[in-house]
Amino acid sequence: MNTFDAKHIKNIVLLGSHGCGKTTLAETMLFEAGLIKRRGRVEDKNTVSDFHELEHERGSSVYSAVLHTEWRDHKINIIDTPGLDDLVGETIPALRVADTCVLVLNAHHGVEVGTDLVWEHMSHYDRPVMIAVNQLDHPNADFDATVAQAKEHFGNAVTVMQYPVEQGDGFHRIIDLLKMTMYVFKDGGGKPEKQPIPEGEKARAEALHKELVEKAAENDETLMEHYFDKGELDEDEMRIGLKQGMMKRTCYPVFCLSALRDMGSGRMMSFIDNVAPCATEMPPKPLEDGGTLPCSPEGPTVLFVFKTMIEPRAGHISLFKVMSGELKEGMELMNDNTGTMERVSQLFIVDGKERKPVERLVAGDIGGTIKLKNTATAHTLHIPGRSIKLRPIAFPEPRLRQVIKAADQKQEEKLHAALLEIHKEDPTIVMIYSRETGEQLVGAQGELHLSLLKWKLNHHYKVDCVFSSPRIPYRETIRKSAEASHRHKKQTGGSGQFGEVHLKIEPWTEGMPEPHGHSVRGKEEIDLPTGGKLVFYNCIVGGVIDNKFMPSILKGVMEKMERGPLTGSPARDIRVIVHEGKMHPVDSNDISFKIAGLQAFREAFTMADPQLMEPIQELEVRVPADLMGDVMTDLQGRRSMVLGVDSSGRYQIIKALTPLAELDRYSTTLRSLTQGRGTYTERFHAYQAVPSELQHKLVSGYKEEEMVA
Ligand SMILES: Nc1nc2c(ncn2[C@@H]2O[C@H](COP(=O)(O)OP(=O)(O)OP(=O)(O)O)[C@@H](O)[C@H]2O)c(=O)[nH]1
Ligand SMILES: [Mg+2]
Repeated sequence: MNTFDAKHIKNIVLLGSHGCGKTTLAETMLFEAGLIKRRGRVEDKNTVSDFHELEHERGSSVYSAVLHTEWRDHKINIIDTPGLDDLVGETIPALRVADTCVLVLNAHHGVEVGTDLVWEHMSHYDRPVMIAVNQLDHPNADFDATVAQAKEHFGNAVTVMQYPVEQGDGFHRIIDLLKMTMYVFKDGGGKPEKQPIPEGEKARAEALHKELVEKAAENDETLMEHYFDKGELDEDEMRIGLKQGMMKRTCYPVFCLSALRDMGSGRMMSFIDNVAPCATEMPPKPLEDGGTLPCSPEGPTVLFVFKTMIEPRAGHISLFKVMSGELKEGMELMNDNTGTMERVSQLFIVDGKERKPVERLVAGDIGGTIKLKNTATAHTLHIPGRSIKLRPIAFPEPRLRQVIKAADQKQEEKLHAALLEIHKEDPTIVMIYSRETGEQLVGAQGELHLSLLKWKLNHHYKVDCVFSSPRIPYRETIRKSAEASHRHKKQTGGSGQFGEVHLKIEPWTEGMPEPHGHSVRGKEEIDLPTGGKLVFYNCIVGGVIDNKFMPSILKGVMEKMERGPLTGSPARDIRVIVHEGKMHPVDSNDISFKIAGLQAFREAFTMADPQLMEPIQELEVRVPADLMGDVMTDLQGRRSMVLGVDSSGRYQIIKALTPLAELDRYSTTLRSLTQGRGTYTERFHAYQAVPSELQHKLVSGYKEEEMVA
């Protein structure tokens, strides 16, 4: 196994829409460098990157995969990512550790929804960007249109480095504007022949070359002076300028490819070698304590774990980047996130599912180890001594939440354990326990993500699950006051029970005056665990109910408020005035008065114009301007109140208030209304009265359920 020093290691991540050719490109880069003797194809289920059974089944990437190639005297670590947006949990960690992003565009689709979505994520990471226009052999390939769209979507930093002389089935020649030469590929692709630029292309090549030189010169004063002096820059000067432009994100060089025909990847790899920055040239990384960590081979050994894989035999495999220093097999490191020591028992680099042992890894390189006891994705490991912790990875919030249950109740525990394991591999699968409804929810990025979760549970953990919509955390309250009384009497042999409570209930509002016409003996103001207030008054005169039974009456009232009479949802914002009652010298006890209190409250509640309250969410829906109409109509169909619309670039932001009950699987609808471009955020706004016909439906539904139960 060759060893490389930090200056000769480049880390790239392949990004782009689903099906644009990232996995095929990775395969071609390994083949072109001779690291694999035969090129696999996604359709043949034999690529290095798509090695998982699930990927073979789907015919596309589901997981990110780390591979490496060796081109000339450089090592290029490649992280291939899945293009489907639901699998963003695989893409973001890769973005975090790569030094250069290679955005792959499909020449016959141009900039796609998936491209825009991944560009959003890329914009949070400030990494240098290269653009690879792939599939130029496709009959509908259109390089110029693709570049024009890229400029429209990503700005003028998009800089043409090469262009194809022809496209479609005949594609086999690329004009390179840095080297001002033409690469001619044979049918089978591979190493091209260099030829001078044909006469017919000279004018276009010169014009584009000039643009490229100016793009290179604009990043450096010395280069600018040279350019003004000579009217030209040599290749080395251009490389310096282009590198600076990439680091400043003012230049995204565009390359031409047919990954499937193995045309163009070699030239792109040379550019990565000569121009793309290595890890030690990147800005120091921010630490949790506000400090920074430069990537230096001389620094303390620090690893950042960006991926965890669970394999039946090997167990937990942790992939990491050496952020500083040097790592040797057998080293003992401190996990700064857990405060525990970990031993790097084995050290290897990976190529898809293959693990190749190495003795050491230097700063900037990517490798793996197994069986770390207590380490997860986004953890920092370092030589003991001082605390060094890199910032956690910002995974997106779930876009879809569903209740998850084991199809067979006996497997509930197994399901729970499996979900914990899956979360370690994919931190965007999150478990959310609703204390209120007692439901176990799972948060995911979309319908596809959920279906893949189900597949993993079935195939890897042998547990079947069912998803259902989460219950809405309704609340119950009253709109007017009511009186009721209840006598609880049980005197059928043995110790009897007797308690009679008369009470009045009223809607509670902040700052309302004390009850009049009653002499208050005691008052309790309770902040309810599910929100809102209960104010409980003891207005008993003449000792008709002994004070010692007041807590039991309150207990009965609170028990009924926990599971309100309308739909079993928590009641709130009510005041209860206990003002009359009866005791029995022998049979009165706590349970009697608890039941009497509970029943009297229930009866009064049903007569106090009870109101079901529903949670209203504040939404920010981000949609392409041209698709706003449909989204607006759909929102109005969900009982929304639109507060306003702001524009942000090519998007519109709709602000609305929408009942939570109308938002089940909303992200799915929104994505289908907007061809996958629409996203939204939501947060709790307030409780609001449920419309009467809906209340009626929910209450009768609950009554039916109660009858069945
Ligand atoms: N004609 C043509 N087809 C290509 C080229 N590159 C890839 N393909 C085909 O495009 C399809 C998708 O290729 P992949 O490499 O799986 O694309 P991907 O970007 O990895 O897709 P995801 O993993 O879903 O994100 C496959 O059928 C490839 O054979 C190319 O250069 N030309
Ligand atoms: Mg792929």
